[in-house]
Amino acid sequence: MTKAINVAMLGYGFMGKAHSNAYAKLAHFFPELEHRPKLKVLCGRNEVKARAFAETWGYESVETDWRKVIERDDVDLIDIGTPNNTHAEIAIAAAKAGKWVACEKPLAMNSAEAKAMTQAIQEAGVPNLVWYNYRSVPAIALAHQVVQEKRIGRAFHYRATYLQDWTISEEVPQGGATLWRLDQDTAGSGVTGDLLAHSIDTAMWLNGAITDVVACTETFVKERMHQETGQVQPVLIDDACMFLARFSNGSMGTFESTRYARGRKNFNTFELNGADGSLSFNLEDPQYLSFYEHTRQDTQSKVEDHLTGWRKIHVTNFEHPYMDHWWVPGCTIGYEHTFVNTLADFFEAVENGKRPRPDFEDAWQTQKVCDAVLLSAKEQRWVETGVDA
Ligand code: SOE
Repeated sequence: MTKAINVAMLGYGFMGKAHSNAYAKLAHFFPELEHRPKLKVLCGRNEVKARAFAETWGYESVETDWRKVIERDDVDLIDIGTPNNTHAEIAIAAAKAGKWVACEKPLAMNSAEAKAMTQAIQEAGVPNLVWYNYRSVPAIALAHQVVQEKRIGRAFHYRATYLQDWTISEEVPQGGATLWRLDQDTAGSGVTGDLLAHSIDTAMWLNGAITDVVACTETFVKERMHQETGQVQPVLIDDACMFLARFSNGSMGTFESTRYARGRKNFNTFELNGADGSLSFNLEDPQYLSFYEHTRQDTQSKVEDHLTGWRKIHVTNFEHPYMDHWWVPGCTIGYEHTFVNTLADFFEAVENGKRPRPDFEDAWQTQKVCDAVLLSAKEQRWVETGVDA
């Protein structure tokens, strides 16, 4: 028995496309799921663009006001793919209307908003998801499995980078379509909310709660033209952010993010070093997980021999996370498939009465770390995150 679930997609930008593709593909690759997403409504402020997007992706109807979408009885799930400063109001209204809610990351502009959103969602008791899609990269999910299997042992170090280079030119404006990520009023923060939020979500999923941070940030280009007003305005976001972290398991972390690393396009990496092994991943080489095991395979003794070394695992076998739903071993999947995997986890959890992850509660914890990082950079001191350990 299958169940149709009518989806309303709010937003037709980069994430509108990534999410729409996930709804469209889900049943083809995860046919065992009961829920069958139906592309019911596309909502966007610019009607011409919204109609064009709806036609491309096969949405049945178009709205230009999200409030009307929430009022519709023929909508089950609201997907928020709009800029960050709109997430809270929409998510809270959608939850109150009893809709399921899927929200793009970062969940909110700050932790206070994230808390209010999480409370509204929990009071309404509606299924909810935050699109931290990198958890669903098979190699990252395999890293999680390896940690759960306790093959890393006591964790000492976590090291993450998230580097890009698309804002180096001073000619890049801020604000407006596609460039709202540079506008503090719309984005909330710069690389901290946009990029480090991914790194923090992955880190806490793999290595547990981040309890304390000390950070520094920099804004390299101080003024940019605002696309909407045409005025040159101060840039208020963080262009780069580095922070040190302490985890509740006693390990230490370093996190670095920038949009000024020439040549780095989406260089999202992590390395975890434990007493019994290490893991290493780079999103620009996403099919691979590197694993170092300080154990002799034949005897399981904790002694290194002449064949001990890093293994670069091509994560495409049927026994690897998600891969039995895709192609035959050796054939890779890409960026867009991580969104399909995320959605599959969501419905699988709902159908089995489990808590879907990552959800609003998880994303609120990540938001607490982002807030602590920004506060620490401002006040130049260590700050407790308040993350629930
Ligand atoms: C920023 O350039 C960005 O598009 C983020 O907003 C996404 O979350 C990330 O996955 C890719 O980079």
